Amino acid sequence: MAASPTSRRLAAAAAGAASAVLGAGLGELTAAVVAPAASPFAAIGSALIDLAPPWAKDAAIALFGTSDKFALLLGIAIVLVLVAAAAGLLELWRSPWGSVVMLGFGAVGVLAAMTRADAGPLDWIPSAVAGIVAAVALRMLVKRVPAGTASRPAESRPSAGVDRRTFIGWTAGAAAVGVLAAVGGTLLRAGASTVTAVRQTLKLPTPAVAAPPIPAGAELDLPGLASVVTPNESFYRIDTALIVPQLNPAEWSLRIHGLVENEVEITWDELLALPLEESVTTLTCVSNEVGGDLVGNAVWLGYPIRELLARAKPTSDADMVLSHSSDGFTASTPLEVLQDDRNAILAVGMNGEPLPAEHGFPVRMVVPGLYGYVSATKWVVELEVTRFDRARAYWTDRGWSERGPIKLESRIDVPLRGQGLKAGDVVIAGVAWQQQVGVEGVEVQIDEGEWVPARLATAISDDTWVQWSLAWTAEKGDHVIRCRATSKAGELQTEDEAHPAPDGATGWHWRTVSVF
Ligand SMILES: Nc1nc2c(c(=O)[nH]1)N[C@H]1C(S)=C(S)[C@@H](COP(=O)(O)O)O[C@H]1N2
Ligand SMILES: [Mo]
Repeated sequence: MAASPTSRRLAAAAAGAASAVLGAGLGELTAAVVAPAASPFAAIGSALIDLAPPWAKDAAIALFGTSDKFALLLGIAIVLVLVAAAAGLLELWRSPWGSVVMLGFGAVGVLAAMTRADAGPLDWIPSAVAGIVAAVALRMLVKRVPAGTASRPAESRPSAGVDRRTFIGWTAGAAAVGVLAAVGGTLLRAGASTVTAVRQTLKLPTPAVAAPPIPAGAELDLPGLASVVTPNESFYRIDTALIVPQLNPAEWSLRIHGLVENEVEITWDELLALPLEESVTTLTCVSNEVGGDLVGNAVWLGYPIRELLARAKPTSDADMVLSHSSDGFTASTPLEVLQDDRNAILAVGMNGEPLPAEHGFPVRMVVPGLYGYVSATKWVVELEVTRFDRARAYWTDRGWSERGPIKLESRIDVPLRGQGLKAGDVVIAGVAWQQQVGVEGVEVQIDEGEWVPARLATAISDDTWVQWSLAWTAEKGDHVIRCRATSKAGELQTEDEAHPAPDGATGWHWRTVSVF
């Protein structure tokens, strides 16, 4: 059966897409076996994250929240398939240029993988496999595009064409093998992680200094209100790591160096042998919008960073600590914040268990009072004592402020957004925070009425958020509920609306409700 030029083109485009899926899938499988962190997708995705302009992180988080990574990978997959389809056409018209495009894809992956901060010597392999497989598959498939009346001279070679059925079978087969390989690679990577096994059997030492019990009055226990301690499973996750770094505690160490009199290196066993302290600290992301949920509170177990810095003895010209994670992320924390008496810790435990992998296993920083991007380095391996005028952190290079003290915020959790309410007695409730400073009070305004003080729950400490609630007799109709906090320093939460970039969002949180 003779195929029309249009169906020859369709066939070539399908061959392009299928070849790319086959290549990418085998690349993922290869990565799982030889270099888990160098998956072609993750390598290209990480490079895009690192190259993205400052507003892009903001936009991605605003659009996709903590699913931003999935959205990125999906976006890469869609672009890959579209470009690959175009490469299929190119191969049909101007062989071998379509295959050259595929090789180019592989080369981009190799480049991305080899320029990662923690790149290993084998990291070029997965993307090279992906590119070569895709290029070869494309050449073979396009040569066999079902014969037709050639519309251009370059399309001739109809003699090599196979029948339509066979062609569809091969193309679909290539795509299916690619998908299976990708799924297999992903499962293999997840299951084969020795670090997961190590973490599961790990027992943390009992704290030398236990946190006082959470005060009974700290948890109002209202449906829809964020619990005062956030379970690990629902704790927000924000980082630049497409593949969660897998650090084996047995191989982990932290080096303190730079402007210090004594370089200090501490291993996992040495860290665990120190008197560890429990503390409760609320973490907040600078990208959190007013009313957003990139904030969570946990009981951390760790060792004070000031004690380790005291061993290292920073020189008098130092004013900053640049913490490095194993994957190249860095955060700039003012030196004095890590030396004063707040609970700035190297944390190993979160809510009674070892840090979950996504939250920095085996060791991260937790620093009360500063946004995460300038303090909460996960998978931390190095503390470089330096100066603000000498070194810049990951997000500072991308337009964010070099210092990030947490701003005073309050949030309405209930009534839920869009929830219909029956007229009568209802409860309005939420949380408020300004770590290190503390919350003095929260006020609520209904429509354009008076600001009414809410009841504050018992605060765990000034380093944690505090719940608040207010009884309200709701009358029929649509209403606007607003809230604002006052800090223990006497500051009233500002009404001025600011975007998260460059140093944190401000404004009053409000919510509309319909009472019937
Ligand atoms: N290694 C590493 N640590 C990191 C980040 C990162 O991208 N990489 N992001 C920081 C940011 S912006 C925040 S808000 C907190 C979030 O910590 P969580 O994911 O445990 O909630 O981690 C911080 N530590
Ligand atoms: Mo953040």
